[in-house]
Amino acid sequence: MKKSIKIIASLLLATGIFSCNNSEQNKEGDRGALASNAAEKVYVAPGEHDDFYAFISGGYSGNLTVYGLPSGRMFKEIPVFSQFPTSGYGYSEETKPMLNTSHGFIPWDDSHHPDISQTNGKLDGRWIFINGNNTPRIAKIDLKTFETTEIIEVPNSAGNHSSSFVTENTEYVVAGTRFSVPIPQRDMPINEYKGNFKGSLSFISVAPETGRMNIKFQLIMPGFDYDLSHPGRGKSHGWFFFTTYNTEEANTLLEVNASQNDKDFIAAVNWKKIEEYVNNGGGKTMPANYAHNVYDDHTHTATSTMKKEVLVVDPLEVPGAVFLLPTPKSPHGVDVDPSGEYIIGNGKLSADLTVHSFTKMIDAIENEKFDSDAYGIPILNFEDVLAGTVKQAGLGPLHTEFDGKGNGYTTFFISSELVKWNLETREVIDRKPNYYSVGHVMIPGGNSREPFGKYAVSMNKITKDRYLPTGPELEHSAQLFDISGEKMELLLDFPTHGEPHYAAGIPAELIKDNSQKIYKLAENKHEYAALSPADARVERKGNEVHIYMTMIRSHFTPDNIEGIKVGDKVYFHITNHEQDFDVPHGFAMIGANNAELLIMPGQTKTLTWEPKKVGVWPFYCTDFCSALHQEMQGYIRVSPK
Ligand code: CUK
Ligand code: CUA
Repeated sequence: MKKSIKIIASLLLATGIFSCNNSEQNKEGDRGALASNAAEKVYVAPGEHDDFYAFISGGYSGNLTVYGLPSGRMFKEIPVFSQFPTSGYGYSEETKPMLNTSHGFIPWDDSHHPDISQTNGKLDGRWIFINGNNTPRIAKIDLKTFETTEIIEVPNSAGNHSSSFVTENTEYVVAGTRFSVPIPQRDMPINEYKGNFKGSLSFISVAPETGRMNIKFQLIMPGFDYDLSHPGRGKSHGWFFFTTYNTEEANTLLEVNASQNDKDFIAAVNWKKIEEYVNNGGGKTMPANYAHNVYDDHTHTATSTMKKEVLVVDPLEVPGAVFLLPTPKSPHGVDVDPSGEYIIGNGKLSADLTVHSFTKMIDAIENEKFDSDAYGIPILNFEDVLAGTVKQAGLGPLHTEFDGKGNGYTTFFISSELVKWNLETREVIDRKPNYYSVGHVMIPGGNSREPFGKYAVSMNKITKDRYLPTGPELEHSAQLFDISGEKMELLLDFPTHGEPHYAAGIPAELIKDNSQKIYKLAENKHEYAALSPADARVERKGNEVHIYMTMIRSHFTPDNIEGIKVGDKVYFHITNHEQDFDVPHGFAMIGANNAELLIMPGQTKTLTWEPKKVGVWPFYCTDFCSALHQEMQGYIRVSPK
């Protein structure tokens, strides 16, 4: 039985038959799901504000987008791991260090899972964290400025996917490797993977006041693949749960090799216990190079430091800290309900949803009910930790969120639906189709002790016919559901940017009044700021030329610059002297091979230019800032060497 479900599921996965392509059928499905007053429920009148912020990951765009709910309007794209010509992020001298890594300057990543900081298990709206999958990194965005202010690289990791989820007082943001790799990295045959490659689970502490990140310790684990993770909360606070697949430790994941085991594991980690061990001098430091990049919004400048070592812990050094819970068939998400009791394993190749009980897990541990192990890590018995299953809930469960009213909402990729079920009875209450093939679902606060169970957003992998066609490439599609009643009601479709994986939502009133409006010019501590027009000047140091420039409606000072030679390296350090909210100026220089700069009031930003040709070359403001915006321009004279 299990076997045949597996085969059907994998066939569907492989052939892509899962998405229903029949438009007529879709319209039928919509009619059943759509709320009769949907238009009214999503309408936010001109000038009015939305009730919720939704921070939706950008996937392979490397960024994070900000939407309003219920309107589905996009407010901002926050550059995180990718260069962003629109603002000059990753191009300006000040922000380039943010993208430094031990592999050099890496101006792209694949960003998956945002998570908002918490206090006592409730969203506190201070920061939002997001992982870079490809070159393992964790970024922190400050929700005062909505800017990326810190990025830390994660060594001994590859495919940083089980990240970046926070514990209930933001003690840690946790990052887990997807791929196991040789630790430390070395030249060795790939087919000697089994027993030799290792996984790592990193606990990155977050300083309570400054939010500064620091890798407190890394747990070096058996060579499985680690998929997703979730913190314990409430009664399970102090634990963290990670899903694994390829527990066979195959070095090629053709289906014959991996997915052989009927069950993979959820690794349960008692981080409090390991923290105590580490605080008492436990663990070993090992050499590891990784970048730690911090942006300061007074100097408006990022600095990058290369770290040299990391503290690693072998789980066998801390008995009672790590256990493996068998869970069926290649689990993807693992999700802990708001009470902290239920740990839901979403087995991708399973038709049932497995609900584990934290209380039963602790019971089994206390009674030492384990008779097998993997590399010395005790494996609990499936039945001993099982609360129950949601039977035949759908095909291909991926992720579960919670409404705080005793219900779980699980996405099913293959059967393309969102399913609401009761946590206690494990009965299905409602199911609604998703167009098409849903990945994650997000309920604001659905990842905390206090969800705001009004809306759910499904983020769908395939768009097909939902919007006007835009050629072969379509934006992804999100769908908004009203979940305040017994049955879910479809309210809205809206396009999203990049590939959203997870998202994090928060009531607008928790953060909107903290949103900073201006950088004060008087507080500008930038090394190259020109704080008054009298400070504007040109300084030559060898073949480097530093132009200290100011901008205010509607001119640059200086705006005629001579004495530049072919072969010079020109630095435009430009300070925006506006102190009105929402009056940025831009700067673009002909032939400058990078980007424009978008400089907010009170800020200083630097663009470099290496003129190659003799002549008189213009620059201009790129942001329409006043009636005389078009007049905001200047010339640079470039003479022969
Ligand atoms: S993964 Cu993408 S749909 Cu990165 Cu959360 Cu499941
Ligand atoms: Cu300044 Cu346009």
